[in-house]
Amino acid sequence: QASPPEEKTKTLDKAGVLHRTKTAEKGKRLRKKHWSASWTVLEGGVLTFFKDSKTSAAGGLRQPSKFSTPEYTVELRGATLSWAPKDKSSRKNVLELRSRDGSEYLIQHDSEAIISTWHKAIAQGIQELSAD
Ligand code: I3S
Repeated sequence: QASPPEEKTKTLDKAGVLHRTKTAEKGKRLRKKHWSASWTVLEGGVLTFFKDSKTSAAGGLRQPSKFSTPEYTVELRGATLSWAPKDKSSRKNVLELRSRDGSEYLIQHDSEAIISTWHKAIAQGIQELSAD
């Protein structure tokens, strides 16, 4: 009678390699962008960026912290997500994620299809948390 876990939790799990850079830290704008490709995991209302893109998918989705140290973790509760305005980056397909504590990240992928699935997943994560 127990429903499968994916029906019990509304969490949308997703993982892959994205380009990202932090642009603000707790309300303070950072001077320089440092883009890097990073293994990125969305799970349980938290988006985690790992240090590099090499953390493999093996176990990386379920228990990332066992395999690699996260560089940034972003609580999606109270966060906002939008397509970054052109003056934020010359890159295409750039998302801007602002956390409730005033940190900001740009997230980018050359593939519009791939960035769109991240857009949906993160936006849905934010929306589900705001309903609690
Ligand atoms: O906002 P900016 O200064 O045009 O951002 C660029 C810089 O972060 C640049 O680093 P250097 O100043 O070390 O070259 C990056 O390489 C660029 O990617 C940044 O611009 P884009 O438009 O790619 O976000």
